[in-house]
Amino acid sequence: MERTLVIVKPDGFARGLTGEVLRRIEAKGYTLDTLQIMTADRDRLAQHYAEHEGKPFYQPLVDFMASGPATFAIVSGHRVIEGFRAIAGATDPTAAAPGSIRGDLGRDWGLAVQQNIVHGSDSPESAEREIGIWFAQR
Ligand code: DAT
Ligand code: MG
Repeated sequence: MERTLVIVKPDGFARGLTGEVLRRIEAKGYTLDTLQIMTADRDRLAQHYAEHEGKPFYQPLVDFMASGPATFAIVSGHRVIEGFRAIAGATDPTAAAPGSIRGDLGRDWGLAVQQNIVHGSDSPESAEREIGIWFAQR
């Protein structure tokens, strides 16, 4: 079964939106395999966001992701990677379609980093790589 890594980022966690995100995942028919609340460490964030190293938003992104607790989930289901990214909506929450997590619940707060509530892996290779970073035994 296909798997993806979902993160309810520190903004979503702090706003009490973890349950709402998980509700949408379950309502769509995907399975929650593993859940963990933790504050991400910078070593693993550097691995997770390696593709963005050197971009102007990289350091603010890592700082934001390390700023407080987040919920990490392994979610499974047929075509879950594509399906969760559709539920999540476009990266920029101001432009994300209403009906999506980011479109319904996110906005641009005028901060350096787009606080867009959720992360979802973008390919099977990314998903397995990211799951390996955050869930060493799985
Ligand atoms: P996504 O999370 O939709 O897969 P991404 O992988 O391109 O987007 O970027 C990872 C995160 O980095 C994204 O969720 C928010 C932040 N980000 C991306 N592009 C940005 C930009 N132009 N300015 C500020 N933050 C950005
Ligand atoms: Mg991405």
